[in-house]
Amino acid sequence: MPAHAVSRVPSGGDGPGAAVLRLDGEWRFQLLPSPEAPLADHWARTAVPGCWTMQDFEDIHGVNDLPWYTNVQMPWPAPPPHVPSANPTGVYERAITVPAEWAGRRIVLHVGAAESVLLVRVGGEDVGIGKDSHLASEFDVTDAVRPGEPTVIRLTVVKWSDASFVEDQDQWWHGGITRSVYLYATDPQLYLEDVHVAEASADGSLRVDIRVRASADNGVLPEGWHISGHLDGIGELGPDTAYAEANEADERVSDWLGLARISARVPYVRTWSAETPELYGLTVRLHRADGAVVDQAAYRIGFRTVEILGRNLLVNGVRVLIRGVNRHDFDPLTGRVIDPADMRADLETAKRFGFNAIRTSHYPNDPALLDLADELGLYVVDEADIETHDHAHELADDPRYLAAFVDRVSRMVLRDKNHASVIMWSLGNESDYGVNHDAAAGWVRGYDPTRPPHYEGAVKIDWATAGMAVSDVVCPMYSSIGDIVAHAESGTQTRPLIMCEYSHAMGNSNGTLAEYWSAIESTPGLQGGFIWEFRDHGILQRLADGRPAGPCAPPSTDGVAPPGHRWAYGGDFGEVPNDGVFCADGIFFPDRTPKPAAYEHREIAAPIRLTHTADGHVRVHNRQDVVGLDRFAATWILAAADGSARALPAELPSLAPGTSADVAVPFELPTTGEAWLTLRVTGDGAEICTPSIRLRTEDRALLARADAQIVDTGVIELDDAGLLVHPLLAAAPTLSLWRAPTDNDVLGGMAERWRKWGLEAPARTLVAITREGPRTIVRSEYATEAGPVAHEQVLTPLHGGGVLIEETAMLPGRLDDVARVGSVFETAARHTEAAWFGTGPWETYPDRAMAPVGRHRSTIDALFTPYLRPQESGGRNGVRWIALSEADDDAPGLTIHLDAPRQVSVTRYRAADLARTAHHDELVPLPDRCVVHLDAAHRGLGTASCGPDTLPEYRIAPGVHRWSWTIR
Ligand code: IPT
Repeated sequence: MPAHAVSRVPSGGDGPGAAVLRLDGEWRFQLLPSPEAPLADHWARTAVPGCWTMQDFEDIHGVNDLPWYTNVQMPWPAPPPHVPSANPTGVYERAITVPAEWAGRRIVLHVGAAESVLLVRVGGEDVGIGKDSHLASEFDVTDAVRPGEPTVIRLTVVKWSDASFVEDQDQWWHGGITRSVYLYATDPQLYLEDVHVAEASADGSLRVDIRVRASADNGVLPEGWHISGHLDGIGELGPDTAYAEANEADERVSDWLGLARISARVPYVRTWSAETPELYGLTVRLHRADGAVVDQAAYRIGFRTVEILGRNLLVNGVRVLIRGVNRHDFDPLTGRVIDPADMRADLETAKRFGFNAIRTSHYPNDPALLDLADELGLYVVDEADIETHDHAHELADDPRYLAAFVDRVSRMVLRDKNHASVIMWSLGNESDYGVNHDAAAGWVRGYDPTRPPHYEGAVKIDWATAGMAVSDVVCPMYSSIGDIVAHAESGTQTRPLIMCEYSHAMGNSNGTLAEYWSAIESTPGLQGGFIWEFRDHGILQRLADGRPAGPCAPPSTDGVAPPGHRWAYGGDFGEVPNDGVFCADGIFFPDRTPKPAAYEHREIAAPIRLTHTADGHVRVHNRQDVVGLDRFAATWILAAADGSARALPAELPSLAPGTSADVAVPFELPTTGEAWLTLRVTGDGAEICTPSIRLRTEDRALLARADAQIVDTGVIELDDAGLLVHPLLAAAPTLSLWRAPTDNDVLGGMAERWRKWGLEAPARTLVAITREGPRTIVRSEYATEAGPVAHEQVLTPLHGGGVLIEETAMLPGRLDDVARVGSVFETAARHTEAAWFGTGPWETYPDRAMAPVGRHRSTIDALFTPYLRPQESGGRNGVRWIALSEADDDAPGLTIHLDAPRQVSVTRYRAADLARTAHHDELVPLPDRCVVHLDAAHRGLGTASCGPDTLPEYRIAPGVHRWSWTIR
């Protein structure tokens, strides 16, 4: 049956006497090795909806079909449309009894989604076939079921088909029925076929186009039908026109199409935007001649206007910045079966971290997701289920796939057109560009001129002039800051530039996000983008048998898999070929725990920003597009480098969007020392952002106190190698030039370069030890393939047993762009707590350091971020001092002061151990110590696993590096 908008009340009603029969639950099931294989007499049982790749069921035929991760490559080599002979096929069967009252009615079977080909047999009769793994298929089964008597429904789902070549998205391959199944009944003769809210614009204009279907009963067609509507808060709406078009080609005149239109103008309309998700309930009723309601449909609609004016995408006339994230239908326990509560949690979480837009990468999501986006306020780029990545160069022009392209795009638009949240239609992803796209875009432009089409593949080569027919926006992926700014300043830009993917969140990543945003905010023509992506696709796997843990698994906390489990990535289910850890690239962990980068995004997207004015005031900016600050509460926090902090409730000025006001600094500053002011903003009880500004700087004051404490008579104890021996240390400070490679370091080629240079463990040779008064000078050399690194430590004893350590490293010219230059040492005690003054509380790095500066605390375990594949982790940028202690002991065990704000990490792991380990759960913490890194320089993170590396200013130049610190 043709696709249509999804009514909140299924056609036929949902209340008492509902004409809906839900078929979710337990079904008989057999997983066959191929569609041709014979069924066994014996059946297993499984739950619908469910991915058989994720479920525990009796595997009668021994197929053992588990999740399989590939990115671009198809799992088998044959070209389209050929499929492998091993082709897992799930057969679902269930006997149902349709209520006797349904006799004489029209009965429709709805299958929400099946991966990938669906074959339907009802009552022994083949009813139809459906493709597109992410849209519903509906079948008229009136003639196949006998109400009041049992009928067998068989749904056969074939995993691989010609359609797999257009569903080659970068994600796990699954099999199964992934969305709900139900039957519904309508009047046999007269029903609503579709309702199209063709216009609901910011000026209150409403136009609803309705299609009514009717068929003859004994040659008699229904007559005198009419339509009525209701808009909540406004009232009854009458039709302007209603007429029927008989199917005159058919002499028996067996059916006709009725068309009706309702239009209205809503006075003082409350417009919908991501910041003001105002919805109106719309009900459309179909009446018989006698006035009785024979069918009805209900929607929650929003009034808003999307248009492109020059280089700007406007929503209700306002140029909104798109702070987007790409979201897949993903769940670590159920695969692609997503509970509405989980969808809500996804979207609420996205909003809480400053996102105002979702791209439904790379297929239409469950329709419930769009209901939620309407309700919560998120702009949506709705994307069709087309990705031909491995065969991109062939299929976009292949006439055998023309119908699939047009079908997939048009059926998505038909389904989702009434959602206010949808602001653009995406023709799919990574499928090159060809005439099949032109055909699909032509359909979209004709059917829905109110939303711009979007397609990256068409603009890839040339942003200025390419793909005009199919994309009204320039929506590139992983472009550099330099490239987008150059385009916007080139004079050749004709369309808004909104990156469909950028800032690849794989592992410890999203470096330079702040620089992207300062370019976007300051360059006309740049309007934002969608971070890749929302969640890591780590599937929860039982270690005992290597199978997916499934829905009954114990809960995970803080991003870490529960004991006895791990987050599986490509290859962990034994699948060949696979693309490894490339599926773990979310800004949230598989269990939706935010990664530190999510906080970075939150601060960049902050609705309120602070600046310090030249005359010493605090300027408060409202950075939103539409609304004031009324929904926020806030607290001022003053933090001083001595560790003291004060807090006061803040009264936020009343500010229109895009405006600012100056307020006095709400505190008396301490007489000396560095001081920072943070505004902690909350909304609906949740923390929204924590903008912070420096009120006073202090130059090199951090170590001034140390200088005063030097003892002339103290002794620095060294071992034979000239390494410091000290009761606080289990391993002396040595030079570190390396970090456990991040995913960006690995895929960007840096890790390989560092390996060739031998940076992981360069051999150290003692050159000389000299003693000058209280100072002990140790000169050494570290051998690398790019030449020796000269290293000097000047060690000076301090009162109370502390040591001042002044270091110099001289990197040869060929050692250009190392991971870090700094000290590493191990503590003699297993400290459990940390307190520091610097950025925090979350993990920060030089190019990802949007975090309030102040005094922060954490357990040492919680400092570490459990990235799925262990890598450099747990750092804090801009640290002035850090104290390590035990939970039950107030006296600090060990305190480090640094000469300047530095990158610091304290973990239970050595970098080499992190680098050698494939999964977080395999890490073995050091039982008796902490590993401390203090860096004079630390390379930025960038996003080179897919996209640009960090900027030159975050790379480490050869030459002389100096840093000093005290330990006591
Ligand atoms: C791009 C894909 O669109 C996306 O699905 C994902 O694979 C992402 O990259 C990387 O994780 S395509 C890439 C070739 C730029």
